[in-house]
Amino acid sequence: MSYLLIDRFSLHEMSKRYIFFGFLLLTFFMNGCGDQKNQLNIFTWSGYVSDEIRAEFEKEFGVNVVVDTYGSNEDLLAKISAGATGYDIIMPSDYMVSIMVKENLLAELNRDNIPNFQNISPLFLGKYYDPENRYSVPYTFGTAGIAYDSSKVSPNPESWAVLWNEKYKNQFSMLDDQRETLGTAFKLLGYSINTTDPEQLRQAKEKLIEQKPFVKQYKSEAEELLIAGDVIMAHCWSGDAFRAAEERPSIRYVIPKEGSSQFIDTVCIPKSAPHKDLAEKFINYLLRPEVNAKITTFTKYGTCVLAAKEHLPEDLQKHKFIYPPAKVMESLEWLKDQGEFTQQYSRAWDEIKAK
Ligand code: N2P
Repeated sequence: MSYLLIDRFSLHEMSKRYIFFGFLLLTFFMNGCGDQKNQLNIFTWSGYVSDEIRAEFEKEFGVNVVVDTYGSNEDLLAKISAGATGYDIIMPSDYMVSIMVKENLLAELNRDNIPNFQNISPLFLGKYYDPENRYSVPYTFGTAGIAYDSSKVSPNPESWAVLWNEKYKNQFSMLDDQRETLGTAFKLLGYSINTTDPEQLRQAKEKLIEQKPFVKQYKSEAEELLIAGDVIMAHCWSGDAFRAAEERPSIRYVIPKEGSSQFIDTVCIPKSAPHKDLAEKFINYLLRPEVNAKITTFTKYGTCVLAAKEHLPEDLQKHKFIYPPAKVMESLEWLKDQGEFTQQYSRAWDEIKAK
């Protein structure tokens, strides 16, 4: 009997010790793996936050920055709506801001913490997707078009039709992005990229199914394929085309004559963000003119910060990849949130991808 009592006593002592060591281990991991409190988690497009910007912010604010990337607004939405993700900063495009506001996924920004908001050019504020900019700060702007290697593609493409030309079978890529890629077929057929006509959508779907055997890859990071020489032509965003052209000077960028899409990508804080204060500090940092100029120099997309322009190399202040001529601008549409109809875009896209 007494033997049993002693045993029970030591068992109790032992479990206390386990709890103690367990606690020690936990504290060790929380510090060892970078104090989570001091970590800013960014979820963005590839090529949007340079190592330089990340490192400089880390140094100045004594924090850790982790960058994770996505290839389309729909991927971003799927991740964020699946629940708390730990992300503090996200960069949805215009129409996706409307969707995320509607779905209650974004935190309201506290402007007191973002005094550099005043540096933003009024041209990029008060847009349809967030009329008072309560949730979003514009980051970059650009277009979608075709990047091509002029030493291999001839004649110079002028129409989306080149992406249906068998001659380039297996030599080009399309964006892995449902709205953008359906948009190319809509434009080729003479429709709006925002059409909600089921018959027009059906035709666009058929067009993309017809194109599929020619497509080498659906990939949003098209600059990687162009630079590696894996493709000689790509449905691509302007800044990525620009970056590819820097590596391969024979690369050109064209916005097809049928018209295309333009976008503003924004910076937002998800409602579930664990470090909202730090996220606002980061947004304020991005809006410093010198920092913003460095960002533009890296991303090769347009800047929404007026005062950043004077810090930019001259060619970037008015480069034609960033600032298309007025006539081309007139042919561009903004992608819009089409509410319920979005499901039909997704269904068509899934069918194309499944073929
Ligand atoms: C950058 C992608 C630009 C995003 N790699 C287009 N909204």
